[in-house]
Amino acid sequence: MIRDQETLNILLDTVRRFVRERCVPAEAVTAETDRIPEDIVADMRRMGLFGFAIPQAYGGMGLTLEEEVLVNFEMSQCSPVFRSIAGTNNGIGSMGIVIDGSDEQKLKYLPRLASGEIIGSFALTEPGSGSDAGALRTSARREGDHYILNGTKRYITNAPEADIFTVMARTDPNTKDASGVTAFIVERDTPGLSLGPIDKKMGQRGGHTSDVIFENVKVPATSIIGGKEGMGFKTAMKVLDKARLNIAAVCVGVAERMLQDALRYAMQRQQFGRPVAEFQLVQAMLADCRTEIFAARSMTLEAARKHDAGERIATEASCCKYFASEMCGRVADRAVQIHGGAGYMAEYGIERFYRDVRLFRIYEGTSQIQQLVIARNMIKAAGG
Ligand code: COS
Repeated sequence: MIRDQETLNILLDTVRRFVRERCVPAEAVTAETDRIPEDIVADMRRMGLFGFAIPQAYGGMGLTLEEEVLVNFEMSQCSPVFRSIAGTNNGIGSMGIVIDGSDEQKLKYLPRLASGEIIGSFALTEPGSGSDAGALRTSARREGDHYILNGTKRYITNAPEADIFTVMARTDPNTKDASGVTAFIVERDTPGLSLGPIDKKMGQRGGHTSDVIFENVKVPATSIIGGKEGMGFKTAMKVLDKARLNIAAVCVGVAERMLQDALRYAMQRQQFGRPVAEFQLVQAMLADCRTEIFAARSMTLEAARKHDAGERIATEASCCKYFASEMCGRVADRAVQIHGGAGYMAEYGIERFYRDVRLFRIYEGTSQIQQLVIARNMIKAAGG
């Protein structure tokens, strides 16, 4: 749903210019130094980009999901780490509180997340549980008005920068599945919480992940999201429904950028006396990219509109994340191919995108998990 097309156009234009003028020129230095320049992050704070998905009542822009997707199409036409630093605040680092949090929790954390004063992070994955998220083992033992958390979370995006974590932990030790899981808000400086070293990754340099370790971390019972034990897995899944649609939007944006670079290169690069763009085998690759991006863009917008109309979109979000991330991988591969030898060389940048986008088929649910969710929901809807 688009509430005010004119205002939205101004926002989209501003983001487009910011990406082109500030982020794209800083891509190489961000990858080399493994750090997004601080002045760019400061500009993002000033522009409200840390809180566009957070409700206006708490200082955010309160964008509808369709508007958010449109912003992500623009914000992602550069190295995906630029979106990622604010991405957890708009997505998995705040949405648990937005969707299921109490009024006190919303008032306490959302305004600071929206302004970018603090960074939020989402701690679900563990050394022994990734796709089987419900099997997590981090424990939260009740002691009076408090809970004591013990365990390790793994590959946690923005953990090194984070000030608060949404932590899924098992409050019912008699369960081994999703039913005994509760979501907590845990502040970074709580005694007993420590971080592992920053992970060395295939790509996405400038964005950081690490382990988050809990050793007898004592948190008040009021830090349970929504105040009720046993609801944490459902909160996590609701967060991921929305997050998966936004990852689909990010895949569309990055694919658009890779195709622009490939097209420009194909029109400049001369072989056999003419630009390689004039060869039909290259044209086929360009056309396949254009077609698949159009399909992913259309389905992502359609799912966002359904969500804004009040419908559940768990299946559609998985369809979009699955198709768009696989599409993005194919576009990256063709973009490298169109660049030929230059595609393999760091100075042209396309090999960096090729490595960066590999993550999209894995995080926030692998392609195989999306297939499983889609098929399970089909069977359930058919009465199975
Ligand atoms: N919204 C709301 N509730 C949901 C839901 C959703 N999208 N998906 C599941 N639930 C509910 C179910 O209805 C069920 O509740 P009831 O017991 O009351 O019926 C409960 O949550 C457990 O669901 P389910 O039985 O389907 O859980 P499983 O353990 O079988 O796991 C998968 C389901 C595999 C889909 C889940 O573990 C998953 O998404 N794994 C991937 C995790 C992931 O994306 N990790 C990436 C790291 S986060 S960046």
